[in-house]
Amino acid sequence: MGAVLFCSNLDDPEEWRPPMTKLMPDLELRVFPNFGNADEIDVAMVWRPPAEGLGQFKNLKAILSLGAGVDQLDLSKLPAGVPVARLVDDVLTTAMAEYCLLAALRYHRRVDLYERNSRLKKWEYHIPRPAAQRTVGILGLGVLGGATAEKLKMNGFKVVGWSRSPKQIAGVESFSGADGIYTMAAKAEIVINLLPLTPDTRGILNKKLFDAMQPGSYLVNVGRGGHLTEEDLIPALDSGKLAGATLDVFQKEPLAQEHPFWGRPDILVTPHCASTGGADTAAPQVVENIRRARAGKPLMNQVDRAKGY
Ligand code: NDP
Ligand code: OXD
Repeated sequence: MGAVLFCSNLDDPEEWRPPMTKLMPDLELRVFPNFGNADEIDVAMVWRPPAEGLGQFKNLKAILSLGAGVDQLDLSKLPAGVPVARLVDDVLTTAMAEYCLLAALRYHRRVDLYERNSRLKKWEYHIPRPAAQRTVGILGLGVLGGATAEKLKMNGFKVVGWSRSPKQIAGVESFSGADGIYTMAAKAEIVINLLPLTPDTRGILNKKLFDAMQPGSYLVNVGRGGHLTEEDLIPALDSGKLAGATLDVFQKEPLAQEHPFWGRPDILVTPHCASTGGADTAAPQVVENIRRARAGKPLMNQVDRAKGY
């Protein structure tokens, strides 16, 4: 029986140990850097790998991301041939859909404007529009984008979306392909990014996309900081092309004190808190993947290392 390595600067191994041990009483969970004999490690649970990589663990059968995303693992640097899985967790999914609904409603009901006006003691009434007259576009219609689309639909919004493969989702006008993103963006007044960060999607929130959006639209980035071409955002806001942005993820986190995104009334910064998984709810799939890895079976929620997500 091998041992499981736990390596994260964000997650608490002692939150994971009890629910995992309940399901796998003989589990040996070793927390980086106190992992003992590297040859005994057969599975790694990782948010970010250690600086020296995972190459020293010669008997690895699986790498389990502690997040829904895997870009922070840098797939190109992981030992070749070792399967990688990510988390798909109901708690995380619900929290993400909730955050995106909140961001959409805040713009839809002009709360962003009233927040500014209340600081200025300015009484300015805007007639509320029905949600059915507001279109929200979602980049990425996977687990999180799909759940967000459902939540927005339930709250009356019109929803359009874009993904790599064409989708048939009831009540969601879906687009794919290189031009599909711009066709979708032109229809939406609020664009929410829920793509994974891959070489194909890096920098995709850029001037070309903002130009395709309707004047006075809003951007919500909950994917990754690397999706946003940062230098394109402030000109788009200053020119009125975009009316506001909600940013939860950044190229460098925490966001540096001197970063120009801080303090602007048209940018809401949140500290990568849109959603997070729960050890209790995610432990069953992690334990199941440890069993599968040891039995040489395909993992649940296995990442396609060639596609990068
Ligand atoms: P999924 O893998 O389930 O979905 C990804 C979606 O993006 C799919 O619809 C996929 O298309 C689409 N996609 C991928 N590449 C492209 C491309 N090149 N062009 C068009 N569409 C593409 O991921 P999740 O929904 O679970 O998670 C999405 C991301 O959310 C994570 O990778 C992570 O970065 C971020 N995240 C952020 C959190 C936060 O707190 N801010 C928390 C958790 C996750 P197809 O369906 O055709 O494969
Ligand atoms: C994730 C995240 O990928 O929290 O799970 O960003």
